[in-house]
Parts: sequence; structure tokens; C-alpha cells
Amino acid sequence: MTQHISITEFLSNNLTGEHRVALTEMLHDIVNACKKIALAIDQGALAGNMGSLGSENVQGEVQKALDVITNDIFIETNQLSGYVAGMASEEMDDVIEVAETQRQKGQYLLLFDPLDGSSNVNVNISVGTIFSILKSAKVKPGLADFLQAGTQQICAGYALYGTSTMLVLTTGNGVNGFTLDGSVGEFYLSHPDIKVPVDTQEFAINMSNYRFWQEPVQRYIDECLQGEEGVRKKDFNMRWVASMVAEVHRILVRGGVFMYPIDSKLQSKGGKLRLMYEANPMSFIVEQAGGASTTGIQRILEVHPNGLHQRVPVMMGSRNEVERIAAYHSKKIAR
Ligand code: AHM
Ligand code: MG
Repeated sequence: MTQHISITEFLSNNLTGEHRVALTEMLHDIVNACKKIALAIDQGALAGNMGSLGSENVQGEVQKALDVITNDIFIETNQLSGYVAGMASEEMDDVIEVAETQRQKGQYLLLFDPLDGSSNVNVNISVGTIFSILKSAKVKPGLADFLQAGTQQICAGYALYGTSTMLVLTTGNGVNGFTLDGSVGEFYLSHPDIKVPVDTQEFAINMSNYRFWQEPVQRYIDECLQGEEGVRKKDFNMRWVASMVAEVHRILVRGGVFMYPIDSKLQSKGGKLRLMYEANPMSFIVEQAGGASTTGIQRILEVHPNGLHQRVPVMMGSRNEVERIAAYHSKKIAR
């Protein structure tokens, strides 16, 4: 049997630069949090983890028991290293303060969506955890310290609780994927140096919103659907899991484009997906794997945030397709 490299060994061999020690410690906690979350999801209904709570989060979405359980696990476990100065979560309205005793080395901010795709939890379809790490200007950070563009991220990653549990991460030097061996409770390197194919014949979008989309998105999808007989001169395949983590993971493995565009229903909100703990970390990963990511009119990583829970249109994946979609928005490619 091939000897696999554990995530601990991989990080100790590969992390370099000024954040090396802090990242090693913080990622150790993140890995542990994801293992605990994987277990809570695995046990599901048997542990009484399923069902809705009747409460709503800051986004006005009904919280599932697992939304709250995974949020608590992530907050508690990530205070252990002492490097995290403050946190922000999809499930919490405000910045999460870390007690002084728990942030003695605190120079970093951790932003996360503890359970992405949670509408899939009760039907036993893949869900994930997304995280992003920023440098903190202060030991006791306030909201303004969190509002940094995605280009400032020093690390981003996701855990995918799918047919296997995987952790995929970047520290700005490529993307690597690790698979959890549940028999020993350790992640091992299984997907080294992931690269997104530049071309694709597969798209992921919630087609039921078609009539609400803007013209450039309708045009792009129309042309995909016309297949060989249309201007694209090739047939396209479609997937929609409704878990961003699962869609992006599929794209990292075999190419494709993932889209959650603005539409007339979402106009007042600015989009569906959240910039700081969904779009930014996923864009950092996709770009580091050679793909691209845009709102349609701007590179996502360059959007300057105006709020912790700001939403943006998202189109990411295989570079040539994402560039085509952006060109349709800017009308650089005429009809
Ligand atoms: P969540 O963080 O509340 O789970 O919402 C984000 C999810 C994404 O994972 C997914 O791409 C999208 O929302 C699904 O949207 P839809 O319900 O339109 O299929
Ligand atoms: Mg989410």
C-alpha cells in the first residue's frame, strides 16, 4: 500500500514565510473542528442532530439543529491555538469576540460558514464547511478590521462531508486536498496540487431561476443548451447539488463552471452567496487552482466589503468559461 502523507506532516514540510507557525497551529484546530463536525453529521438523526429549530439566523434563514451545533464546534475548537483574535460566522449577526485569555497570540481573523448547503442535511446530500483567514490589525478587532478584500486572505479552505470527508486548502501556493481516514482519525494527502481544467462542457446553476436572470446569464445558458447546433458547437452537461462546496469540489476535480448570479428576486440583497465566508474563500481556492472567479463585472477577490454578511453574484470555475461570462456582461463579445 502507498504511504500517504498526513496533513500534519504536509503542513510541517510545506508551510513557509511569516505566518508559518501561526498557520500550523490554527490549521491544527480547524482540522480538529472539521473532524468533530464530520462526526456530528455522520451520527445525524441517531444523535438527535437533525430537524429545524424554528429560529432564524441573521440572513432570515431557518436554522437547522446542525447549523447551531457545527457553529458551536467551530467557535469553541478554534479558540485553542491562541492565534485567533476574532471570528465571524454565517450564523452570527455580529463579530464573535474572543476572550483575552484565549487570544494571547491573536493576530488573525477567522471567518466561516460552518455548514454550507444545510438545506441538504435532512436529505442526506453532501454539505461542507468553508473558512477564510485574514490578518488582524488589532489584538481586539472590531467590525472594520474584518472588512478586507479577498486578496488579503492568507489561507482559505473547505471541508466536504461527502462520500468521503475531505479538506481542501490553499495558503496562496497552490491547492491541496486531503481525505479523512476515519479508522485512524487523520487526513491524508490524496489530491496534490489540484488544477482546474481551463475548458469545460459542464455548468452548475439553479435553472428554476432562469426567468429572473439578467440577459448576459440567460444568453450564456441559452448557448450552452443549444449545444452542438449552436454557436458553442459542443454539447454541455448540467449538475446542481445546491451545496456550493460540493459544486466547487467537482469543478476542482473535473472542471466546470458554478454560477449563482444576481436575479430580479435577489436584487435588493445583492446576490445569494455571502462574500466574506463563501465567495472569497472559494474564489481564492479556484484562482490558486488556475481557475477564475467573477461577479460578472468584477474579480470577486477585489470586491471591497461593506458588511460582514454582504452578498455578491458568483461565477467561478474553468477560466475560459468564466472569462466568456464576464465578456458577455461587459458586452466585449457581441451577440
Ligand atoms: P447556505 O449557506 O444557507 O446553505 O446557502 C448557500 C447555498 C449554497 O451552498 C448553494 O449553492 C445555494 O445556497 C443553493 O441555493 P438554492 O436553494 O437556490 O438551490
Ligand atoms: Mg453557506
